[in-house]
Amino acid sequence: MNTQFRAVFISDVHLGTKACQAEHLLSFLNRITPPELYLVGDIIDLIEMRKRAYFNDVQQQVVKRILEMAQNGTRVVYIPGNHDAFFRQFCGQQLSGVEIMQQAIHTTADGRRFLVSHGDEFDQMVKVSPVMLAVGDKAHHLMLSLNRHINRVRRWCGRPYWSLAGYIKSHVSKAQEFISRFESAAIKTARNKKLDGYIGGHIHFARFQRQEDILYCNDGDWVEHCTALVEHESGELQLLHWSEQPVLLAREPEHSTLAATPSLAS
Ligand SMILES: [Mn+2]
Repeated sequence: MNTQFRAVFISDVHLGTKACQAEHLLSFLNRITPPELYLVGDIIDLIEMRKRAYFNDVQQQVVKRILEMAQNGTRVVYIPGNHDAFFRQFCGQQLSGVEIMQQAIHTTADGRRFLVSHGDEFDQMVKVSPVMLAVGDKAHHLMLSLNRHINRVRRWCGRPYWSLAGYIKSHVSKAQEFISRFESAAIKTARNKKLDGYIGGHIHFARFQRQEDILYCNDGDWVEHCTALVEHESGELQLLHWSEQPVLLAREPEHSTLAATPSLAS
């Protein structure tokens, strides 16, 4: 796989928890040296760490590798999410060569402008009931631990990584409804700002979605799906799944036709 990327976006790593797939992430980060790396929130799970911290050697190596990339010329932009909101007080500052920002605008090689944010700001617009969130949180923990066991067994059997959460999310209609409301909120925000698209995370569901003029991109997560959004030299965006066998998950929709069509923007 060609790993010469112009920009890389990862989020929802949840360092500090058992669920974090740090080994896969470290193997990915060791393979790339992009000019720009965006850490799109929930990188460290400070909320979970307050209850129970788990920070193993591989997770420490992930942090070390990111700081090393920042030192070696990669522009590292860190946009804190709701699980690492503590770092929002440092927005506008640099820590160890890492730029901390509330949100960013990323311009692709083909001149498109994307709003980059974690995405928890849309929770209000998506209007999920607090009861559903609380139940969801418990169910989510259960699912993460099930997911770990399933993948341990799969590893023994020599099978590649598989996401239980991804399977459930794409098959349960309540989850689908939530995802599509979230996507619409993000798309509306990008449109209001007269941008070409939105890049975010938060809902742990990697996907491209085009609504008319706006391209929505979700870079997924590194607890269930091990996914990254990457921009190639041409400006084309792709979603990758990175585990024992890295695969291209999705190409952005209609990129080739867009590139060939003169811009209609006024
Ligand atoms: Mn989040």
